[in-house]
Amino acid sequence: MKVKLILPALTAATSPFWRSIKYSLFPPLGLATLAGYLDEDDEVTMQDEHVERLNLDDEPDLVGIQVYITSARRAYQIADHYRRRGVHVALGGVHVTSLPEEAKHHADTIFLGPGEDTWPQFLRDFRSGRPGAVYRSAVRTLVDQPPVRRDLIKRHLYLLPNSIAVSRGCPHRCDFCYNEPFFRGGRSFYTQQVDQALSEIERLPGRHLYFLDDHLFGARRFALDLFDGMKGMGRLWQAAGTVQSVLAPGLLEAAVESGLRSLFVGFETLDPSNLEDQHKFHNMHRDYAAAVRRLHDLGVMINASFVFGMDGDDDGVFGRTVEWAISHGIETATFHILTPYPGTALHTRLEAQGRITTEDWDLYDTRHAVFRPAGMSAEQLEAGYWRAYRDFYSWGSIFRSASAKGSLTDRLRHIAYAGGWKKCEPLWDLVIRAKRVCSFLPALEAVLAGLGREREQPAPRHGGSGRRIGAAASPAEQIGGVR
Ligand code: B12
Ligand code: SF4
Repeated sequence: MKVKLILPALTAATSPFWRSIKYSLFPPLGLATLAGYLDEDDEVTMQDEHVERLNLDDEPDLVGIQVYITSARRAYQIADHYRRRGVHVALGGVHVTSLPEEAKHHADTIFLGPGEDTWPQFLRDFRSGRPGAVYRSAVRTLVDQPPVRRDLIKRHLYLLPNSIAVSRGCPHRCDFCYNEPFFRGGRSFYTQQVDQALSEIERLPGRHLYFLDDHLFGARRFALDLFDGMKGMGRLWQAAGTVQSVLAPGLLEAAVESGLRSLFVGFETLDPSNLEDQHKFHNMHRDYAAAVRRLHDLGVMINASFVFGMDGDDDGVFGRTVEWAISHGIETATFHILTPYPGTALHTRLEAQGRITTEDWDLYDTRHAVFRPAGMSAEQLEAGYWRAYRDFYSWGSIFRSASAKGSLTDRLRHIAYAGGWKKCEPLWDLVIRAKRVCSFLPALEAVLAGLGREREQPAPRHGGSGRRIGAAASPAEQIGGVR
């Protein structure tokens, strides 16, 4: 059987004038995961429009497309094209799960929720000539997951080809997060077994890893066993976690010992009333400054996530947030405009209040105000968002923020990291066009490693010992985790 898997891109990612490094970071891990369920004699191709031009001239037996909100328009275009050719089209992913009624007009089969249970079932039905129209995930486990088809990933086109996800979902329920609607109807947070995760890591060449898990620290026992197994592998890795997990005793130290060097942290807002409104309870009454100190003291750089436009925000929020981040020596920040993804509690609330102003999904990219904010105008919100980026990433701010670091090496590392992301965009544009992105990974590794400070780190060890066999977290611990 001939199968084609496609990750369509939003318009901004395919601009002939400008290529942002953001879209050449991660390979399509979800599709490579689904490809693992195909038979050995199936002929499979995987195309990612963020990094390559799609070939739409073929006629496979089956096309599977992953749909995000901002790429929905393009995904439907591609789906319609293949259906006109008589090809069976399957659509899945976050946006299809949020809006199945919309997606089903462009598909022969749609998938709601994660695909590990429904996709193999569909493949059996498809092969026997009886494919269903809707598959809804209900059985949530990663235990018998076949290996991710990494051979389909064109590694040289990505800066971070060693992306990996060892869990799904999150133990928390923030109102603005896609997780609640996506995982509805089954468990919303579960992990691989530790051995499984370690084997996947050992299959990855080189030193660097990027965990795409929403909350790698969400199941404490699992996380500790994973970090223990990774000790001595010589890896350098990046991931995402909560303020609460950073402050939890022991967890961060174990992560750092196994190679954690930079963490994406969801601070979201400095205003406690905003946290309460969004039901982000696990951030409440936490000492953000202590979390930052703890990370920096252990040599971990921070990518701080902030969301603007919550009801407690006025026009002063941008300046206050940027100043806080700079004065605390935050290396990189990701700012978002609050975005009510369909299906989320936030969307339900704003819709009931009549505050949603557009359903043009292209604008749901966290850079546009798609609702009426309470404490300022939509124009102020968008202008403030761009100002925050400009102010945070000015050279003056980068130097000021770096000066919060104790040692010269840490200051240089800060400047190299922040400058590399945001001040070298023309260089990234050239490198992307030359299809040489991956050759910059050693530079990133050098910065993560502290510019020579960690020269004595052992070389990566593949298939070695030192892992704890059978150290899977119990289901209760997986769900309980750090709250
Ligand atoms: C990596 C990532 C990116 C990367 C690249 C995406 C990629 N290569 O896949 C980059 C940086 C480019 C990116 C960009 C953006 N992203 Co993004 N990203 C992610 C992230 C962190 C991980 C994705 C991942 O690999 N997950 C792990 C794999 C295993 O899971 P999966 O991809 O979901 O696939 C599973 C299921 O979805 C399902 N499935 C998926 N497709 C299909 C298809 C079929 C046929 C079937 C059967 C099943 C199926 O089966 C898979 C296995 O279970 C997610 C958050 C998350 N943890 O998922 C956000 C996330 C997907 N991004 C999001 C957003 C909003 C964006 C941006 C708009 C942000 C911005 N401001 O620019 C852009 C635009 C993206 C676009 N092209 O339109 C949202 C999507 C919300 C939505 N409703 O669509 C998410 C969910 C995060 C969030 N904020 O809530 N992103
Ligand atoms: S902690 Fe993060 S990933 Fe978890 S529900 Fe909240 S926003 Fe989503």
